[in-house]
Amino acid sequence: MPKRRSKLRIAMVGHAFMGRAHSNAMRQANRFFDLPFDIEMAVVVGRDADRAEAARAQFGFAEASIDLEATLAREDIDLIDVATPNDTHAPITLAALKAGKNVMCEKPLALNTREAKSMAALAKKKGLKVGMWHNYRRCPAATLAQKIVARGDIGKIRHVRAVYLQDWLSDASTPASWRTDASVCGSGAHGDLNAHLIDMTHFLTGLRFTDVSAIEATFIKSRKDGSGKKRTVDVDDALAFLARFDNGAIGTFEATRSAPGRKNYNKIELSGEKGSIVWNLERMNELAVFRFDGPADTRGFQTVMCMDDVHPYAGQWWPDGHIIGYEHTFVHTLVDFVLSMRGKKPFSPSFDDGVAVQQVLDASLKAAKTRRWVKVS
Ligand code: SOE
Repeated sequence: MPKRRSKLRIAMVGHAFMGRAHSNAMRQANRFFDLPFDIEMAVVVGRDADRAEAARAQFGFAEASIDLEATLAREDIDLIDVATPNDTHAPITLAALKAGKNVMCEKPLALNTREAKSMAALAKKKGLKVGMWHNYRRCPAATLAQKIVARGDIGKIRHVRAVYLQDWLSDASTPASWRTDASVCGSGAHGDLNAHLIDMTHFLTGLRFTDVSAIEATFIKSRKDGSGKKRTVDVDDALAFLARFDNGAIGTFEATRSAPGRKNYNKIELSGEKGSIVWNLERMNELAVFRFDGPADTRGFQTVMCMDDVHPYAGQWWPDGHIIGYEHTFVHTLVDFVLSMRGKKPFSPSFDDGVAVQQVLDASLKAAKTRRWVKVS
C-alpha cells in the first residue's frame, strides 16, 4: 500500500496568464517530485461566473467561485494563491492572512513599499507560511549560477549588468490594459520587468542596493482600450537605472516593452574579480561561465548546458540533456514552497524579499521622477 500523504488544498484567485502557469504547476508537482502533501486544486476564484467556470474546467479545479470572502472562510482551504493584477495583491493577501490562510503571491508583491511591508508584517504576526512566485530564480541554470557565486568561483562581484527587453508595446495600436494603468499596476515595464531583475540580483549575489539614479520614458502617451475608448498611459514604457551596492559594486538595469525583436530577453551578467557569469531566459538552460584559471591559450566563456542530474531540479524531469521550459520554473517554485511547509528550510523569496524588491522599485521610480540619486531605504 502506498503511504497516504496529507492533502494541501489550494484556492487560486485569478485565472489569466499567471493562473494558467500556477495551475499547471499544481498539476505537475506531485507527478515529478516527492512531496509531503498531495496537492488538491480545490477552487478557482474569479470576478465573472462564466469565466471562472471555464477556467475551472480547463485548468482542472474542483470548484469555481466568485465569492472570495466565502472561499477564505472555508476551513478546508490551506493555501491561497494570488494570481491577480498588482493592485489586488495586498487586499487579497491581507484578507487571506486574517482568515488564517497560507499565501503564495505573484510579483511584484504590492503597489508600493508601504503595502508590501504591511503584508510581510501580518504574515509574521500570524506565523503563516508565505512566499512569492519569482519563478526565474528556479530555472536550473539560474539556481546553479547562485551556487557558483556563493562558492566564490567568480570572486567578489564588481558589476551587475541586467536587461529585460520586450517589444509588445512598440506599436501604438496595441490596446491599453491594466498593465498600462498606474492605478492597477503601479508602474509599467519597471514594476513588471525590473522587479524580476532586482529579485534575481538579490538572489544571485546576496548584495543590497544602496543608491539609484534613473531615467524613464513613455513613448506612446495614450492607447485605445478594447472598446475603442482612448486611455491615457500613465506608466513607463521603459525605465533604466544605475545602482550602487553595499560591497562597492555597481550595476546597470534596463526594462522596456519597446525593443522590437526582443520578446522575453531577460539577461543578467555578473563580473567578479575572478570571472563572470551570463544567464539569459531566452536560452534558459545554458549558463555562460568565464574564469581566469586554467591555460591562458584556451581561456574563454564556456557554455554549460545545465540539464544533467548534477544540476538543480533537472534530475527530477528527464534523462540528461532533455531540456525543460518556462512552465517548469513554476513547478519548482511550488515544489520548494510545499517542501518548506513541512521542513525547517525557509522558503524564499519571502515577503521580506518582496519588500526589498519594492524598496528598490520605489527608490528608482522616485529617482526617475526627481532626476536625482535616491538612497534605497
Ligand atoms: C508580461 O510583460 C510578463 O508576462 C510579466 O508580467 C512576467 O512577470 C514576465 O515573466 C514576462 O512578461
